[in-house]
Amino acid sequence: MSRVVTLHEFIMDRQADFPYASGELSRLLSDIAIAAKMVSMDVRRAGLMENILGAEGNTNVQGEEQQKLDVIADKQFINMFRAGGEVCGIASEENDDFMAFESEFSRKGKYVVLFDPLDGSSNIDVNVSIGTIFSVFRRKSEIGSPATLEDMMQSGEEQIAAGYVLYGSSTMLVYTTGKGVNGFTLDPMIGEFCLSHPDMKMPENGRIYAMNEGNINICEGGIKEYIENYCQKTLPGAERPYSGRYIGSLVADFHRNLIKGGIYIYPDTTTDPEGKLRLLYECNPLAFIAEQAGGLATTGRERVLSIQPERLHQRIPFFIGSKQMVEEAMSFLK
Ligand code: AHM
Ligand code: MG
Repeated sequence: MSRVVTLHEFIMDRQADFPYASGELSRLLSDIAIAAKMVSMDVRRAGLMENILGAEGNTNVQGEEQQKLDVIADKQFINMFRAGGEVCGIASEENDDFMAFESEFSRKGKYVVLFDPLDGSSNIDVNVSIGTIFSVFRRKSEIGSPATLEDMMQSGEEQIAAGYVLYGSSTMLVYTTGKGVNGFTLDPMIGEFCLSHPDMKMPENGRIYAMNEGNINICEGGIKEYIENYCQKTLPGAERPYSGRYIGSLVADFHRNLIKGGIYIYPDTTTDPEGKLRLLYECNPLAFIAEQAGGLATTGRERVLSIQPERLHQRIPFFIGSKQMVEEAMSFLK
């Protein structure tokens, strides 16, 4: 049996690959892994603990009901970032505004992190996979000053690292720093993330589509056409139509498609005219990973990573997955 490579060892070995190799980004990634282990522990015990499951009683800035675990995960990650010294501020899906950390120690941090602490909230109470998604940028503002809105509003192209943690049948951390994508599985016996999926590549094509098809009649005609007359048809040369798989946790649907090949679609609808998913916390980080793995991420019309954000909680229509499948889906949009 070959020797196990832990995430920590891997990060240290790759440090020289980082655009500004001074060790801070390595420490930040290690901090993310520690917070992820803590959240993973909470997720694994969720059904047993009354103070973990269920609704918090608040709605977030987007009008969605917050679950207790959303808030717990948000706090775990924020506390870790605040204590680490590499991060001067954060923006999270669960908070109305971005946070500039107060202390002089944090103000010296070079990075900002934007994240969705627990994606797939509607799956928390029913023991279905959920995840954390994060995006790391170098700050634009001067080191030593408080983080600014401008630090948060950078286009996806400027990300220096991005990743997700999937609390699934096992807990996995998948990340990129722009030099390919690597996946690590949490070994609960030793409490370490270990390299299990080196240099992940998304198949160029696939046979799985993921969409909330309840929305089929409230999105533009091209989508209905694509789903009904393409994905659900046995096309010449094929033995059967595509398989529909929709977990309803973006991280989990994306992870499956990354490994098996597939497409995930959340278009704009008449009820969500801008789409549902958030550019800064969900779409940008996954788009960076998709492209690094050879896949594609667009709004159906333009590349996600090229969008200049206009608002912190901005939503966009989202098409992500195997390159050929995303291109095919886009060809149905006028
Ligand atoms: P959340 O961040 O509040 O959990 O919302 C994002 C989630 C995605 O994980 C998932 O793919 C989608 O929303 C599901 O939405 P719907 O229930 O409308 O299909
Ligand atoms: Mg989410």
